[in-house]
Amino acid sequence: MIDLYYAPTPNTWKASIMLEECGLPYRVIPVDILAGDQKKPDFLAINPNGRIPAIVDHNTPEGPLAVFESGAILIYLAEKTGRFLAPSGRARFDALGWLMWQMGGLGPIAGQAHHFRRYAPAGNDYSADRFVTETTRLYGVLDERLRTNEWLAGADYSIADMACWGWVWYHRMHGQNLDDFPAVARWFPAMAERPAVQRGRLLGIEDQPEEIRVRTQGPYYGANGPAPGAD
Ligand SMILES: N[C@@H](CCC(=O)N[C@@H](CS)C(=O)NCC(=O)O)C(=O)O
Repeated sequence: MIDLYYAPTPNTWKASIMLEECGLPYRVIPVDILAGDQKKPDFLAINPNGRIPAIVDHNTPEGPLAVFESGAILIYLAEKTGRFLAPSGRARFDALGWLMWQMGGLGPIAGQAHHFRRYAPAGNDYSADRFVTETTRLYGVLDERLRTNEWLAGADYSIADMACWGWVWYHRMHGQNLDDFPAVARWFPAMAERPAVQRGRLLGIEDQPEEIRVRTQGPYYGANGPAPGAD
């Protein structure tokens, strides 16, 4: 059995989607990040960085194994199951390259764009513009890749797609319009329609406040989310 420390967010969806795609048995351990559960000693023993997601795999030869950082969790589950990451060669390193691009670029930068657009006090226009401009550039990089490749690692759906997708779900919060990125607009619903992606995204949603439920309901945020400016 695998324990998944979870609340519905773009980073934790990577793990819930992968667990669903692989059909692995898992148990959800809800983490209330607004209440600060992720900074408590029990959780810090699993992830010293105090953030979700994290997993604990109880079925390993070494005994219970904790894995933190969503990218490491995706690689761990891919290697455990032999799925969604090629064992060698170009497809493997394309997937790992795009996974690292998401972890080091799209996630942190789009997260800052969201923060400065939505939460920062007045007077932070420079920061908001800087992060939205860089997010736009990153969406352009994603679009260019998907213009000539069905999936990020090439012909096959992989953990790289799972890493990026939850972030693109919130494109309106990043100040982006998918009409400007036609290849992303093709890829995004193709993945949204996968049953495992829907199960992973909707995991635990019934326990969330209304604001989060609205943003997480389908078929996808671009269609049903609040209008730009209202988000
Ligand atoms: N690089 C980390 C980022 C994790 C992260 O930022 N998680 C957010 C939720 S999406 C969180 O735990 N926020 C609560 C906090 O910052 O205390 C990963 O990819 O796992």
